[in-house]
Amino acid sequence: MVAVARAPRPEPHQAADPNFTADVLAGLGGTPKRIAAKYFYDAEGSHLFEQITRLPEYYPTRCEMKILREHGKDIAKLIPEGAALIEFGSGSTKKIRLLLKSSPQLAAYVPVDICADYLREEVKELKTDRPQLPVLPVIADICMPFDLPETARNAPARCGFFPGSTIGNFEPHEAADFLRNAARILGEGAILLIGYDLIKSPDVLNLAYNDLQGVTAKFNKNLLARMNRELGANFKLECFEHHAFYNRERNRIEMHLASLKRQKVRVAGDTVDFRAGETIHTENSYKYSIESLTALASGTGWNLISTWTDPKKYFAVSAFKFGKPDKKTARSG
Ligand code: AVJ
Repeated sequence: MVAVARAPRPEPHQAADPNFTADVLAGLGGTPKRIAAKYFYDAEGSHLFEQITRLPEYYPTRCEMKILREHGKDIAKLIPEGAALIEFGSGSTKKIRLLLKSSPQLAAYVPVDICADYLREEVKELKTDRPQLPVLPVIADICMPFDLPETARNAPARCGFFPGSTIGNFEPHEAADFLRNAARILGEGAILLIGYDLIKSPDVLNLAYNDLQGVTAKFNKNLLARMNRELGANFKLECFEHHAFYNRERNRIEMHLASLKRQKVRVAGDTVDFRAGETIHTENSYKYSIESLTALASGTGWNLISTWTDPKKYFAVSAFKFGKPDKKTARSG
C-alpha cells in the first residue's frame, strides 16, 4: 500500500482544555453517557454555531437581536448614570453593541469570558465603536466568584448582561447558583438583564434543533470530530446520528449522539462500548416562561422589573434588580 500523508492538523486556536480528557472519560464511563455542552465550542464548533444563528429555523438569535434593537432605548433607561456594564460569557459583540448604542451613560464595559482570545477580539471591535468607553475585560469562569476591575467596583452602579439563552444550558439549580454568584459580584441594587428562550410549540422548538441543512447535526457531531482530533479517538462519524427533541416534562431540548450499531471506540487510550441505539447526551437547552424564570430569580434575591419580547413571544429579555423590591413596584399582600 502506498503511504498516505496525513492531513496536517489545524494549529490549535487556543490551548487544549486540560479538563477535556478527564471529563470525556468520566462522561463516557458513566450511565447514561454524557459530555458537557461547553465542549462544543472549539474553533470549529464556534464557527458552526455562528452558522446555526443564521439558519431560518433557528429563531433565538434573531429574536433577541430584534428585542435589543427595538427596545434598546427602554432597556437602557434602567441603567443608571455612570454604571459599569458587566457581560457574562458573551458569545458575540453584536448584542452588546446594540445596547451600547442607547447607553451613553455607561462609565465602563466589562466583558467576562473564560477565553482570552475571544476577549481580545471583542475589545478591538468595541474600540472602533466607542473609542471613549473604557473596556476592561476579565478572564474568568462566570460560574465562579471573581473580582471586578476597580473602576467597575467603584462605579455608582453595576448592570449585568447575560444574553443568548446561555442560562438555558444550566440545570435549574445551576442557574440559581449562577444568579447567586452574579449577585455577589454585582452587589445590592444591581440590575441584571437576561435573554432566554420561551416555552412554545414543540414543533417550532424541534425544528430549531433539526434544521434541514443539517448544520445542527454537524455541530453536534463536531464533538466526535473534536475527540478524534484532540484525544486521538477513532469515532466514525457516519456510525452516529444527531438526535434532538423537546422533552415536554422538563421543558428542555435534549441533544444526543446515538450509536447506529453496537461498536467499540478508542478514546484517549480507553475502550468505550456502545450498544446499538445507545446515546451520548450532549446538551440540554432549557426553555422558561416569564413566570418560571421570574420565580427562579426571585428565589435568589433578583426581583423582576420588566420584560420585553419579540412579537411572536418566542424569546424574552427580562430585567431584574437585586435586593428589596422598591415600595412603588412591590406588590401588596
Ligand atoms: C448557545 C446554548 C443558546 O441552546 O440554543 C444551538 C446552543 N445547540 N443549537 C441553544 C445550540 C444547538 C444554544 N445556546
